[in-house]
Amino acid sequence: MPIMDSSTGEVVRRFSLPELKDKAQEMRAWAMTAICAANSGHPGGSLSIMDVAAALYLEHLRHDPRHPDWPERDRVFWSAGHKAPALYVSLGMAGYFDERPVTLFGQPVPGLEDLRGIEQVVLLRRLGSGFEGHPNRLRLPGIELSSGSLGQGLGAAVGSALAGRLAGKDYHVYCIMGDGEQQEGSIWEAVMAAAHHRLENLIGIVDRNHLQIDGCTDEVMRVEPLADKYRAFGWNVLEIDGHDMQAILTALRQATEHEGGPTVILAETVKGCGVSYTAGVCGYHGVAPKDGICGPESLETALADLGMTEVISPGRRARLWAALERYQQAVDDYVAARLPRFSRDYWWNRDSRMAVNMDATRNGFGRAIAELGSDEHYAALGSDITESIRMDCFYRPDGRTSHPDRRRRFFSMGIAEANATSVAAGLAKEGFVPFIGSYGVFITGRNWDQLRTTVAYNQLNVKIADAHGGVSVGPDGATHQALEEIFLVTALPHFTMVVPCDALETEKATRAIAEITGPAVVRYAREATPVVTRPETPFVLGQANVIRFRGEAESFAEAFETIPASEYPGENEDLAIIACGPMVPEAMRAAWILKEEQGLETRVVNLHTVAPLDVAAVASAAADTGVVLTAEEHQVGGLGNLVAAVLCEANLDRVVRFRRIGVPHTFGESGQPWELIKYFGLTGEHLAQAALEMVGSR
Ligand SMILES: Cc1ncc(C[n+]2csc(CCOP(=O)(O)OP(=O)(O)O)c2C)c(N)n1
Repeated sequence: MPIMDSSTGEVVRRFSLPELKDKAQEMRAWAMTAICAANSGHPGGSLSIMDVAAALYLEHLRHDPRHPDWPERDRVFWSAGHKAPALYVSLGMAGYFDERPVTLFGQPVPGLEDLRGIEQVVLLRRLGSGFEGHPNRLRLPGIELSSGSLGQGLGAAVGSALAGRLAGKDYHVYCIMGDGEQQEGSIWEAVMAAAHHRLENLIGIVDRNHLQIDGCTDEVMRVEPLADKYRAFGWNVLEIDGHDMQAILTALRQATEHEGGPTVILAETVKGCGVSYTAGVCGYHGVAPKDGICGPESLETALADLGMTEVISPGRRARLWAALERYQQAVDDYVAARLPRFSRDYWWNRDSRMAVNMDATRNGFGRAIAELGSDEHYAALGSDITESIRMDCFYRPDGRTSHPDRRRRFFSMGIAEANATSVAAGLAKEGFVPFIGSYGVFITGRNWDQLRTTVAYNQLNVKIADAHGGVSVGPDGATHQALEEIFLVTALPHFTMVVPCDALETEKATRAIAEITGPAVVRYAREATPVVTRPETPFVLGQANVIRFRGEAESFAEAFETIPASEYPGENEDLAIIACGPMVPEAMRAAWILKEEQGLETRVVNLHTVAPLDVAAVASAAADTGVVLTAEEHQVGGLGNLVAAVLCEANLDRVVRFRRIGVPHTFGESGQPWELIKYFGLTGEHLAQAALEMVGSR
């Protein structure tokens, strides 16, 4: 059933086979345009699924883009949320955005009235645009499920199919999955449930492009024989060429006609299909065209490869880029309006006084794990995100490694974080020291019960690389911005957890957690942040440092002195900011602002270890100053609640004014890393303003 008018039941638009093939190419062109405009996103898996997507949204599905919530519509669950560009161009091509104004967090943006329909996809990953890095069903019409954490969509599709049957509706539920995604155990729980409940209204579609992030699926974690596996679970299996439009349409029809149980369509595809430099190239999983607009690996090359240089002509592109600039200007103004102002600009590297080196904390982890790997006791487990989290410094799964001897101690676990955790526990039980790692959400949240029972309860020596913590992950958006790990990990007995303040401290912290016996986590981030410590800066697990502003110097870091909290006598400061992670440099900037603007003295406490907590450092900061602010790039309260508990129980003989700064109990957003830091109020300026409000009302 094609695109319909739900009020009359009439077909609105049909596409012939040649038209569909052409539209699929055009949709690829739009996806590449959007990814190039965003300078990030996932071309590989978006291009491979595009023929299936065109067949679904333009011809096969029963749906009405003017009434996205039509109860009788077919449902499509994009379990592989990173294929968002393919979803957005499908919706755009089907007409979902024809009447939709461009908005910034729901407010129309003036001057963009002409940006309608599929052209809106150039707003991919822009703050507040709705076109988030991974689909958000509350922000755009036509999205059934917000997704991005792999392996969850099929279960939701099972629920939707059960509900359809319960309500006596005849809609079908489709679920688009990756082949690497098949490694998640939760997929197979859903596969079992669908067969058990004989859900003939459920159709799984696997984009069988044979590649994932760390390499080809066969090497990362073999999923074959996939067809036999689905059959063995009781599914009807259709194997097709996922780029043969006729075959796709036929398979979709056969799947909807099948009776007695669910069907899976295994669509054999080429990752990055249609573009010369992305086709079959693993490195184009999640990056924009490397040469930008023009050059060998550029948007222009992609459009030429796809035969779409006339549809998305240079003139049209120029108009789109101008619209994009207007949108970004609106974002910049929106964000700037949220940043507190002082007598001068204190931003990083604005002038020599604020000069800092920037380095991502993940690089510090990489340097430490590279070194630790020389010891035969250490092992590393890959979760298909090895390079991005710098676990590849231990061993590169693609074999281009400077440590071939470590191959024996690197175990690729596939996209299966819960199992990786249990496997690590087993290795630890036998005397090895395994590191597991992924985006923080997946390696402290998805596997939390494994961490609790198999790791913590057994007191096993498993080390966790809690990567991509915080909103500074940027354009990937909320599903990939871990904001809850301090809650999750500090709830568990026996765990040590460190949230180091910069790349250098991350290096030290990683070595430190490796050296202790027992489960431990180091949380670090993706984006480059200021390096404010030196090799000689003290770092002892569980012992906070006090950082004091001493006056302008050659560089930002040199303007501060760091003293172990246990040795700090106190200097009668006006307030204390207790921070962890990259909020420590922001707290230092706040201390500078407060001194220069108001003559206030601030004790910055770098509480890098959140478990076990340096209770004495927290209590004395409160007792000495009477004004405590906590700062974390985390859901507010992760660190703040731990500090609050100390203050409540410390029997301080004075009233303490207390406030917590963090992400205000909401999910993250797509946007540029520093844009998000400002948007969520996590800057030195915001801390200084909060401090002034507190001190002022003392
Ligand atoms: C639970 C979870 N773990 C890890 C990731 C990070 N991640 C995003 S895409 C991807 C690889 C997906 O490979 P595949 O399913 O084969 O998709 P495709 O190759 O079609 O893009 C990974 C590991 C994630 N999004 N969710």
